[in-house]
Amino acid sequence: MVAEQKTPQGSIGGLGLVLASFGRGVLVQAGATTLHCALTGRKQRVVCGDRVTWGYPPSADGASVLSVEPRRNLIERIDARGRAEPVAANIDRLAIVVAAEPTPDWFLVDRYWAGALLKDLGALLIVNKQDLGTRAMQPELETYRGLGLPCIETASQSGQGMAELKGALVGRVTLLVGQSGVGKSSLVNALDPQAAALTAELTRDVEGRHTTTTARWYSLADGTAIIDAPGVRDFAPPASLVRAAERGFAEIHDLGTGCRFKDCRHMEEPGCAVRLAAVSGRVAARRYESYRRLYRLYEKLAP
Ligand SMILES: Nc1nc2c(ncn2[C@@H]2O[C@H](COP(=O)(O)OP(=O)(O)OP(=O)(O)O)[C@@H](O)[C@H]2O)c(=O)[nH]1
Ligand SMILES: [Mg+2]
Ligand SMILES: [Zn+2]
Repeated sequence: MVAEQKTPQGSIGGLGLVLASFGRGVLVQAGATTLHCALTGRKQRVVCGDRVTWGYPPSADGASVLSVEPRRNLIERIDARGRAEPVAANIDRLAIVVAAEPTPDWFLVDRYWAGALLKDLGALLIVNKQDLGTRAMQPELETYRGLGLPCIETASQSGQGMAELKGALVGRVTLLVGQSGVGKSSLVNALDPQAAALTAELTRDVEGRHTTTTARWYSLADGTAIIDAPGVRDFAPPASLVRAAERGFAEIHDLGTGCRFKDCRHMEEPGCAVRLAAVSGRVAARRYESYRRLYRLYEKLAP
């Protein structure tokens, strides 16, 4: 990467990596230094993980983002009003973090996983806070293992499982997602002692507020990177994709070939093989319920 070069205006600038975005400005890694850059133009949208060209345009007071390189992918979530909100760009994998505390929201896990599948991203489940026990989670974990979702058990405080996690992350860009308080930032700090990511015990956290407020990129050795993101409860993959709900649930997609109607949505249709499988236990009832909830959400957002 060219860290510094002359721009046509004769000022210094170059290529950089966006470590974090704060709405009106971004933190850019340019070679060995990091700098704050302003955005140019009201429509410019820059997110964590973007590759950008920065410089000093005559129209601005300081360093600014001049252009954004084409993205490999863009991870968005939809907010309560159905608007897409960008989280991060150019990632390889989603790591969904759960823990005994706060009580896991498995519907949320399904949505994250569906979101990864829709974007052709790999996914893995990190089961953190092993010191608090995981007995109550075992049935769900069995379901996920059975469906081929890799599960890694960690305790960021004691270091348990961190070597295995490190190995699983090598050479790729992984976005950490999951409910607020499961320990995403704590995992980042355990992986990279220099990260100094803010965690709940370091902030006088008002209950319900997220400790991490914006996605942040951390580079580890050998091209490995992790992005710490704020915990969100209402995450859903964007609704614009056709039959998004179904494509996000591989086992439901597979069973769908046995439905009476080719365009079966697996909701109330007669002869639905998926519904039958959920009743007989071939498909986990909770996964099917997850599918139905996501489907209804899409119907509400994009009728
Ligand atoms: N018992 C136990 N607690 C942990 C462990 N890892 C993190 N915690 C605690 O869990 C709380 C939340 O940790 P954070 O890392 O701030 O959680 P987060 O997922 O980043 O939360 P948000 O930024 O709000 O999304 C803190 O009080 C941590 O000390 C662990 O392995 N075991
Ligand atoms: Mg955090
Ligand atoms: Zn069906």
